[in-house]
Amino acid sequence: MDFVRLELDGAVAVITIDRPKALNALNQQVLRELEEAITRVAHDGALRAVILTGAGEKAFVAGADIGEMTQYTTAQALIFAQMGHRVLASLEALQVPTIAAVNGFALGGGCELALACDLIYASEKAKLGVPEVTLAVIPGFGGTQRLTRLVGKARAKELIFTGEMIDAAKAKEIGLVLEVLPAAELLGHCRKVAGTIAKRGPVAVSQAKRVIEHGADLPLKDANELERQAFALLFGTADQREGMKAFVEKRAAEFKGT
Ligand code: DAK
Repeated sequence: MDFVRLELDGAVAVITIDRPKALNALNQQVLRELEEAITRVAHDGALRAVILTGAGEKAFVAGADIGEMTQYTTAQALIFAQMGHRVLASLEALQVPTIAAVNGFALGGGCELALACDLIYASEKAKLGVPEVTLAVIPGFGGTQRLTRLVGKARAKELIFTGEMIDAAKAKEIGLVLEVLPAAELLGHCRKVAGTIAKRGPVAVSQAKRVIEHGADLPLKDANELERQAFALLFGTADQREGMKAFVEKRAAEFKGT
C-alpha cells in the first residue's frame, strides 16, 4: 500500500492515512487501500481496538480529493460516493472499538471518516468541519446523517450550511470530539484508551458496541430487548465465567475472547 500504513502494536492496530503532501486527502487509491487495511483488521481475531490517524503535522484528512472530483460526472460521483459509504460502513462494522486520533485538519470526507469511528479525540491544533457547500456539493460520505446523530440537528445544520471550520475546543463543546489533547500527547492518549479497552472482556465489548449501534436505530422497547438478548448470550462465554470467578478470587481476570 502506498498511502495507508497498518501497524500492529500488541492487540491494537494503528491505521495511518499517509499522503501528507495532499494533507491526506482521500482519492480513490487511498479509499481502496483503506478498505484493504480495514479488511485485514476485520480478519485479525487477536485485535481488540483500532486507532485511525493521519500522517504529518498538519492533517488528519483534509477531505475527499478535490482535484480528482473536479471532472466527475453524476455517474462517477455516485460510484465515488458508494465507495466512500462502503469503506466507512466497513469501518463502522468492525467488531472492535475504533478510535479517531484527529491530529490536524479533519474536513469534509475526513470529518466523515472520524465520525464513522466509535471515539474521537483531537489535538489542540485540530480543525474540524464539513465545507462541502463551499464547493457547491454536500457531505457525501454519510456526514449529513452521522454528524446529525452525534451533535443534533441544529449544530449539524449550522456546520453544514455555513461550511465553517471549528477548532478542537469548540468541537468538544458541541460533543463532536470527546477530549482535546496537546498534539504530542494525542496518540499516546488514544493508545492508552485502546489499551484499557483491550484488557476488558472482548466479546462483551463487541456486544456492547453492537447493541449501542443497532439499538440507536430501533424503538426503545426493541433496543432494550436487543440488550437483554446480548446480556444473556454473554453468560454462555468462558470469559464471563473467568471474569466473575476472578472477582470472587480477588485476582486479575485473564480473558481469551471466547
Ligand atoms: N483535496 C486535494 N488536495 C488537497 C485537499 C483536498 N481536499 N486539501 C488540501 N490539499 C492539497 C492542496 O491542494 C495543497 O497541494 P499543493 O498545492 O501543495 O500541491 C496541499 O494539500 C497543501 O494544502 P494548502 O497549501 O491548501 O495548505 P493550507 O495550510 O494553506 O490550507 C486547508 C489547509 C485544509 C485549509 C486547505 O488545504 C483546504 O481548504 N483544503 C480543502 C478542504 C476541503 O474543502 N475539504 C473538503 C473537500 S470536499 C461525494 C463524496 C464525498 C464528498 C463529496 C461528494 N459524492 C461523490 C457524492 C466529500 C467532499 C469533500 O470532502
